[in-house]
Amino acid sequence: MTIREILTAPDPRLRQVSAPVEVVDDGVRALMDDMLETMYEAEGIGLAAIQVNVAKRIIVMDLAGEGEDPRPTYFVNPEILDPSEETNLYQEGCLSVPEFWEEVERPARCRVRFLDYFGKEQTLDAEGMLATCIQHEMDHLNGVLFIDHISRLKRDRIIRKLKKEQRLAATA
Ligand code: GNR
Ligand code: NI
Repeated sequence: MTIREILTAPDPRLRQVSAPVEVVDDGVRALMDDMLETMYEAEGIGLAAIQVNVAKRIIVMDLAGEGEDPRPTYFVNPEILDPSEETNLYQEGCLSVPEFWEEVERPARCRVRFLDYFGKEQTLDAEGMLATCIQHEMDHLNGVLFIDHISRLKRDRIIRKLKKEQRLAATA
């Protein structure tokens, strides 16, 4: 397994729309293993393939709390079904928008249909943190970031700070 580099906004590669996976084969499973390792190393709870520069509709997540046993979950070609009218506000962060946290409003519950690690079709009813996280990751597959859901003023300020950070890191 390999830890891969995570792209940071405003990298235009994060804006690509990811393509469906045709077959969940060993290559896809190796990518999912790398993604999980990369996510754990970065202390994230979810990761979309595009964040490691692979434009495929693949997500890994683990919402286990500290001290709990790991609960890795793999979603291939996920689809969101029946999003609830009721919404939730959650403070969101993103490994591709490091150090910034903002409240985002999304449907409180949804159903997710996807292929699992073995290519088997599964359906999951999501609420709470799981519903928020899966929708955040689904956005990545469509080239959308959580900062697209906040005010332009806040978004522009975050992008400006990220660019400055990257300039400083490049000349360090
Ligand atoms: O680690 C992450 N935490 C998080 C917190 C609130 C809402 C969404 C997330 S996902 C994020 C990891 C990430 O960037 N996934 O794309
Ligand atoms: Ni993210």
